[in-house]
Parts: sequence; structure tokens; C-alpha cells
Amino acid sequence: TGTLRLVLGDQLSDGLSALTDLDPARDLILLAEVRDEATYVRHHKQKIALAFAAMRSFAVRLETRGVSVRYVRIDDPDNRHSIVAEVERALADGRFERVVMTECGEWRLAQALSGFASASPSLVEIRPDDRFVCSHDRFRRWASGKSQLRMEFFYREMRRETGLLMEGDQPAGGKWNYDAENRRKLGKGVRPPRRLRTPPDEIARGTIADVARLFPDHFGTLDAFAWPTTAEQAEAILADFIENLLPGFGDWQDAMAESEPWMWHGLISTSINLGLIDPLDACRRAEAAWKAGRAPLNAVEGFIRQIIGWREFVRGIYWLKMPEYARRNHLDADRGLPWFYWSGETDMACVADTVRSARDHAYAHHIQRLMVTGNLAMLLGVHPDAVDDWYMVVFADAYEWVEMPNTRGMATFADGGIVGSKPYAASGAYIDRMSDYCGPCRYDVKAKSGEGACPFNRLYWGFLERNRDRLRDNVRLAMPYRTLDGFGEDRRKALLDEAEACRVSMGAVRPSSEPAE
Ligand code: FAD
Ligand code: DLZ
Ligand code: SF4
Repeated sequence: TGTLRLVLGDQLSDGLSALTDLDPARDLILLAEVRDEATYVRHHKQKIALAFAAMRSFAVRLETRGVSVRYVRIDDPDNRHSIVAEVERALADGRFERVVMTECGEWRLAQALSGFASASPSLVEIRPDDRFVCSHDRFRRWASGKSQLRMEFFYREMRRETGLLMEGDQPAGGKWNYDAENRRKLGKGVRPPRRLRTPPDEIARGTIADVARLFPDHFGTLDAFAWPTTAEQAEAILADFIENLLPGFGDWQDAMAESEPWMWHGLISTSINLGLIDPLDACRRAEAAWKAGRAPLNAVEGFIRQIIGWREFVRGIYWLKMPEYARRNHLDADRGLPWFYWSGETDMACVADTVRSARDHAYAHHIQRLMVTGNLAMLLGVHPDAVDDWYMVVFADAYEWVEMPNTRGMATFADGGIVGSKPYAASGAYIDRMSDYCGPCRYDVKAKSGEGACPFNRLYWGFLERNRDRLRDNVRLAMPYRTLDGFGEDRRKALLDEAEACRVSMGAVRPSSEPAE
């Protein structure tokens, strides 16, 4: 008898470990669109359309290679709407005694699948996901015995192991990290080049119509859908990035500009996470551009660090720390998420632009996620579950293994310092330096308090004061706490009151309390 091979919606890679010993004559591949996956959070419409369209295209690709595919569509009347139930249904006629799959990226579904595997009368084999550079074992070995896990040191090992940007055993150019050269402000009139996007092909158009019909209440719009849904389309986006955007990626990695949702970023996370682009291949291509003199070292190093450094590091942390990680709330944050995170109805120019980008494109670039929506949620003291939910919903590239350590760890310090060494808390001055948002904004980025002052300023000192006991021993916060101490008690009390007034006026109240008028 043949083997049933399960392929999940983010496992759309030709070289997937579950497919390596495929026998096209006898095996069957199962792909299933199910409500459980589409609604365990109320994902952005574009995220569902992207996953389904990419799955449908991958099924066609396999069939063209002569492989049999059992494809369960979301509107199939017999659909049982969970992955496990669909595997069971596929096994019901007894044709297959063996099931093979690649380990799943998210804890939730991984638990369900391993539960199924141990209870099933069939032989179920769950293989490692070798699309990542660092295996779980490798990460555990690296982490073991360390009192602190820091991305930078992990990253150096990944550089050594992949040989990327290495000259013998030394980093190319003499430094491991060129981050200090990646914080250029956007000069007046400087704008990112026009870039390639992917108009939906026929399969994607059909999927978009299905999603509009079946998930009308989910967040976001579908009109501007332009995500690659096949490996070929993703390859074209990667090639355009490397040729036209990568040279500026380093300099303006942290810059933001009104109505410029992409800047010099790669727009490849959706494709990497689905399996349409191989991350190591993307890094090698960037390295080749540097070697050919077509992109500077600070850009190429920065790009490679995001992929073999941050991306692999956060995945390692997630699997090392789950499920406890999902309960972390180091700052005891207890407020609800203000409604404008969904509606975009706020006079804060930086937030409105980021939410607009999320709504229309299911995208915001890194610094918007970190320093605008993430920083604000942390300063407001929004409960990490609510913050996680928002990030999981609004972005097309969101998968819990990468979203959660970025949100709970890097952006809001809810993990208490596992991912980052200090909270990235910042006042409005940071956003003003890195963007053109503040000039036209209704709020005054120079004012520290009062209704017309930039809310980041109103919140910043109160945040530090509120969390004094939890943060004051952090050496990297010694400076601001010294400043705070110098303020004296009355002023500190006033800063707390100011921040509280701002939280209430923005609707960041305890879920049990009355909403602000
Ligand atoms: P680029 O800026 O061009 O970067 C290139 C690639 O590097 C990305 O495609 C991505 O694969 C990788 N990368 C960059 N930064 C990170 C990072 N911090 N962690 C992991 N990989 C990284 N990324 C996701 O893929 N899914 C998420 O759900 C997600 N949630 C995030 C939440 C917060 C609060 C923050 C601060 C970051 C989050 N990121 C997430 C990381 C990063 O913001 C996105 O990967 C990036 O914006 C995707 O756009 P891009 O492809 O244009 O990235
Ligand atoms: C994201 C997603 C969505 C929206 N729908 C499906 C689906 O119907 N079927 C499926 O197999 N996968 C889907 N995915 C991707 C999964 O959520 C993903 O495989 C897990 O969360 C593990 O990372
Ligand atoms: Fe954002 Fe404050 Fe600048 Fe307005 S003034 S754009 S709220 S940082």
C-alpha cells in the first residue's frame, strides 16, 4: 500500500521532508483548506486568500508532475474543517497504512497532530522541517547552559556554519554586524524605487472571491492583494529586491515615510514562511550581489542577519520555551487594545499609516511593527494576549512561531528579557528622527504633556515609573532611571498621572471597566 502525505498550508516547498521519498505511483498527497486553520484567529482576508491560493497552486504543480493529490476545498460539503479530522477522513477507506508529514510550525496544531499520531492505528511519521538552517536539536545544544540567549552570538554561529559572509573564520569586512550603519534618516525627497508586485493570477482571483464570500467579517481588504502565490512569482519578487532594493536596504532599514508601505524591504516573509522561497537561497543570492559589487556590505549583512539570525533565533526560542512562553506577562500588562488598532481612526499619523498599511496590504515593515504599534502597546500596558491576537490577525506573514517571540519578546518585553536585553520603549523623538510622520501630525512631538502632546511622550516616563520594580535593575535602563530619580517624587507622581490620563483617553482601559467616553 502507498503512503498518505500531509502537506500543510505553510509547507509548500518542492523539497519538503515529507515528500523526499515520494512514490508518485502509489502515494497520495493531502492538502486541506479547513475552517479551524482559517479562524483560530480571525486572520486578515489576504492571509487566508494567500494560503489557499498558494495551496491550490501547489496542488496543480504536484499534479503536473504526475502526483496524486487529494485536495479538500473550504466549500466542500464533506469538509470536516480540522486538519486532524481531514487526515482521518482520508484514511477511512483503509487504503493507506502509513502517514508521513513534516513537523508543524505552530505549537497548537503540532500538539493536535502528535496526539493524532500517538492514537492512530496507522504508522505516523513526523519528520523535521529542514527548511530551517538550525534544527531544534542544534538550537537546544546552543542554548544549553547559557544564562542569557542573545541573538548576536547565535547569529555568529549560523554565519560560521553556513559560511555566509565569511573570510576563513573571520567575518567579511572584519565586523560581524553593521547595524550601526543601518539607521540612516530618509533625506528630503528621497523615496524608494518603484517595485515589482504580483497581480493575482487566475487561481488567486478565484480564491480571493471565495474568501470575500466566506470570510466577510474578517479584518482587512482584498482589493490590493498582490502576494506571490507560486514559487515562480516569489522568485521574481526576490530577484527584483536583490537587484533594485537591496542596495538601499541597509541604509534605510529603520526609516519610515507616510504612504510608503514597503520602503526598501524585501516583501518576502510571506513567501519564505509558506515555503515558496528557500531562506538560505535568498541569503546566498544577496551574498553574491555583494561579491559582484552590486550591493554594499552593510545592506547584505543586515539582510542575512534578519534571516539566519533573527528568523532562526525566534523560532528556536519559541520551541524552546513553549507552551510557557505564551503565558508570559512580565510587566503585568492588563489593558485592552484600543479600538483604533482595528479601525485606524486616530489622529496619530504614525499609527494611522501603519494600520492603513495593515488593512490594505496585510503588511507593515519591521520598524512600524516594532516602534509604532509594538512600542505603543507596551507603553499603554496592553495585555500580551490582545497584542498577540492583533499581530496574528493583521499580517499576511503571521505564524505564531515567528510572531510571538517578536511581539511578546522584542516589541513589548512581556517575556521579561528572553529575546531582547531591554524594552524598546521610546518617546516620540525616535519616530520623529526616523520618519516624516510628525510634521503634519495633529500632536506635537516636542510637547511632553497635555492633550496636544505626542502620546508617546505622555506615556514614556509614566511607563518607566509604573514598571520601576520590574525594570530598574536592567543595566541598559540605568540612564533613564537615573533621570527619573532626579525628578523627585511630585514630578514622578505627575508623570504617572499624565500617562494614566493618556491611556484612558486612548481607550486602553481594563477590559472590565467602562469604556472611555
Ligand atoms: P525585510 O525587512 O525585507 O527582511 C527580510 C526577511 O528577514 C523577512 O522576510 C523575514 O523573513 C526576516 N526577518 C526580518 N526581521 C525578522 C524578525 N524580527 N524575526 C523573524 N524574521 C525576520 N515576521 C514574520 O515573518 N511573521 C510575523 O508574524 C512577524 N511578526 C512580527 C511582530 C513584531 C512585533 C515585530 C517587531 C516583527 C515581526 N516580524 C514578523 C518580523 C519582521 O517585521 C517581518 O519579517 C518583516 O517585516 C517582513 O517583511 P519583509 O519581508 O519586507 O522583511
Ligand atoms: C494559515 C493557514 C490557513 C489560513 N489555512 C490553512 C488551511 O486551511 N489548511 C492548512 O493546511 N494550512 C492553513 N494555513 C497554514 C497553517 O495554519 C499552518 O500550517 C500552521 O499554523 C502551522 O504553522
Ligand atoms: Fe506619531 Fe507622536 Fe509623531 Fe504624531 S507626533 S506622528 S503620534 S510620534
